[in-house]
Parts: sequence; structure tokens; C-alpha cells
Amino acid sequence: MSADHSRLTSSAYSQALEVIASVEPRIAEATRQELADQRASLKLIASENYASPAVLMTMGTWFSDKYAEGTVGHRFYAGCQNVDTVESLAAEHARELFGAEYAYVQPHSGIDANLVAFWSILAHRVESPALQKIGAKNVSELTEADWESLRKELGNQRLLGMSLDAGGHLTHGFRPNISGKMFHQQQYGTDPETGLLDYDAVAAKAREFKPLVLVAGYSAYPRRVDFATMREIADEVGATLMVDMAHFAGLVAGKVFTGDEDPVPHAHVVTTTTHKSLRGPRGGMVLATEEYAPSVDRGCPMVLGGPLSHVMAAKAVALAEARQDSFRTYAQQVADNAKSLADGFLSRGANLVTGGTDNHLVLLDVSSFGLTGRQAESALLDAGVVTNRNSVPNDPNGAWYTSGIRLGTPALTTRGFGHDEFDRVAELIVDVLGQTQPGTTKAGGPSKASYALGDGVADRVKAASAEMLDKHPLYPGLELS
Ligand code: DSN
Repeated sequence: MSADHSRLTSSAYSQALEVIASVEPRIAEATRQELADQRASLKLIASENYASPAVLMTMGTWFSDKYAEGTVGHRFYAGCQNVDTVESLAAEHARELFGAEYAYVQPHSGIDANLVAFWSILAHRVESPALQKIGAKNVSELTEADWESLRKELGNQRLLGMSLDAGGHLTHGFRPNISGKMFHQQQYGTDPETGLLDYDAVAAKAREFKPLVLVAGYSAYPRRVDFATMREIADEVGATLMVDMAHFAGLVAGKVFTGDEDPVPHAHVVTTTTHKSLRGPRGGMVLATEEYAPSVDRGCPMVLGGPLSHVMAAKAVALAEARQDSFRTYAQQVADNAKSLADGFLSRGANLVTGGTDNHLVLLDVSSFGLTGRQAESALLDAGVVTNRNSVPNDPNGAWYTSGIRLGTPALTTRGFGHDEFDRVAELIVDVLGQTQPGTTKAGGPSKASYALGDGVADRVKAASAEMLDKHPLYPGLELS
């Protein structure tokens, strides 16, 4: 931030907090504390980042007060001319940034984006043949009997996605999630030896299962995906290829993932969040080909409630930022830093799922430290290192205790961390885990949750982290009065 920018931002936030404090001082205080806490910790949660002050400020306006169900130029409420401007600009930035034929910026979150995509794919796949069969031009010509047969078909479809413990997301057909209930689902995993995606195995499963939707994408797989091959598999079995790029959208936007690794030219529908590596406001988005655009465009009211216009405005600002050259530098640094972090672990003898990374995240298997993911996550938090526990493939400790820790580089890269700092982060994490002892249950058996961190370790690691964090301040120049 330039000096002018810092002064403006400091003054704007200080005054905003004063206004908030005049109504509910405890919220103003919690807001100040959150900034202080984020500034003082090593944030390594792979799905988090730090949005710019411009993005954050855009969310705090009167657009929050406007209802605007419908789409641009076709709203169920009057007075939406400014929301139309905002939504059109956000969609235009998204189309330009990703080279997409169509962009839908209304989803409130990643799960909403996936629900919009699922229902749009179902609607498109079922309506198009149904319309052709009766020679109708659009959905309004379908009779009640047509709808009855559509309902039967909609409720009987198949989805093939990556399993949660291999790195897929719970919305990719995990049984407790709605995606695992609305679809007949099957999952593909990774190679048991290498931990890598086995495209032949995915193809074999797809041939046998014949899914309507093939979902690619992940939230904890530390490698790139060949989307051209996934599309070949989808085409061979007549499936729609949907890619959830929530985690790596920033690497696509920043042109780190190109060619076969860029999902947009290969998938029929691409979903994402906007707040992870893309560094925007908390929200979701759907990109689609022209063919799928009309059904995605019905996301509201099909699945979504009123769009969050203030967040759509912030998406426009964030997408404009991501179109700048500096974002490409940032995205490349995110991937380079993940490699430094992985190498830092490997050189100190730690085990990584797949043996490394080529995206923005690292999945550390903590069983060699004699710990569960839950114990490791808690011990690291005591030392000011914020991570999240995560399953590893075929995890013996299940999805609650887990055997892994997922670490991502997008947030600390935004602060300016580079190779040396990420190597040091790996050293500190290995230090903490090496000095954590698993605890016992009240009955004296091994506990999966309790642990004991060696004396003085937390303070030592916090002090070492503080040295790095002080060199790379979060929101430099932003001072609250
Ligand atoms: N919660 C996100 C993540 O951490 O990956 C995905 O839903």
C-alpha cells in the first residue's frame, strides 16, 4: 500500500469502528482483536487468504440493503439499476479473466455454486431432450405430465466425484452432504502407492458407472489435474464435466495452470469460491459454456435466495485486481512457496501425501510423529501456527481425528513470505510436532485428542514466527486509532 492509501485506510477503518462501537462496542472490540490475532499468527489454512482493503470496504455498503432476485435486466424487484451495473461488471471481469463464455456471480458460497451447477446440469440435461421430444421451444411449454416425467428423471441421476479422503470436497458426492443424497454417487480415489490420480482407474469407473456428472477438483489434493483427460473421460461416457476450482482459482487466474491444467476450456461447467487463492470476498461463482448458460442463469430463484449485491460488488473489485499483472506474480509465488514448504518438510524427514506438491497446498501425514491430525492441529495452534487437520487417503483415524494436517501458502504469500520463510515455517512445524506427546484417556488408553507440548516450545516458536511476521506485516501501514 502507498503511504496515501495507508493513511486513507487507517482513517476509514478507525472511523468505521468508532461508529460500530457507538452501537455495540463488543463487536468493535472483537473486530479489532481479529485483526490483531490475524496479524500475530502464521495463517496456513489452505482455503484462507487476506482480501485487500478495497475488497473488504466494498462489502460494507448500502448494496447490502437491496433485494435483487432474478438476473441482470430481469429482476423480481424494482430499483435494481445499480445492482445490474455491479453484477454486469463482476461477470464481465470473470469472463475476461478466465476466458469463460458465461459467468454467474450470484452464488453466496462454494456450496451454493455447486448446488447451482448440479441443478443447472440436471435441468439442462433433462429439459433439452424433453423439449425436443414435444417440439417445444422453452420450459414454459412443458405440461404437468412433462414435469412429472422430468421429476422422475431428475431424482435418478448418477454423479462420480473424488472421494473426501483422497482430497475431494464434501459437495462432490460425500454421503452426509446433499450431493450424496440427491445423486446416486460413486467416488474415485487415488493410487494407493503414489497417492496420485489414476486416470485409467477414473475412466474404468466412469465406463462402468456411466455418470451424468463427472466432478473434478479438490480441496486437499496437493497436485495438478489434467482436465483435458477428464473431459475425454466425460465425453466417452456421455457425462457433463463439472470442475470445482474453488481451491486453485487463483492459480488459474494467475496463469500458473494453463493448457490441460486450466479447467475453463475443458469443462462444461466450472464452479469456484472467490475468497481462497483468488483473494476476493467470501462467495461463489459459476462459469459455463454458452450451452449451459441459460440453466445456470436460473440459479436464483432455482436454488439461491436474493443475491448479496454488496458481495457481488466486492467480487468485481477482486476480479479487477486479479486481472492485473501483479496477480500473476503473486500466483506463481504461491506455487513456488508451496514447493519450498514441501521441500522444507521432506529435507527434515517428514511424510507428505503424494511426496510433494505442485499447487498451493501440502498434506502432511503426522502419523510418523505418533500423532493424530487433531493433536497436531491443537499443538500447532498453541504455538501460533493456524492449520487444519485433514484426512489422508484411507485414513485409519477417520474424518474427525484424521492423520493429516493441510497447509496452504496463499495467505502468507499475500503477506510477502518467500522461499526462506516457508523453509523456516517447515522447520518450526517439525519442531512443534517432534516435541508433542500424545496423551491418554481417563481410562489410561491412547487418546486421539489430548496431547502434551514440551515446555517452552510454544513461546520459542511464537517468537521465531513473530520475527518473520514483523518483517511482513499484514496490511502494512494500517493503524487503528
Ligand atoms: N472449507 C473449505 C476448505 O477449507 O477447503 C472448503 O469448503
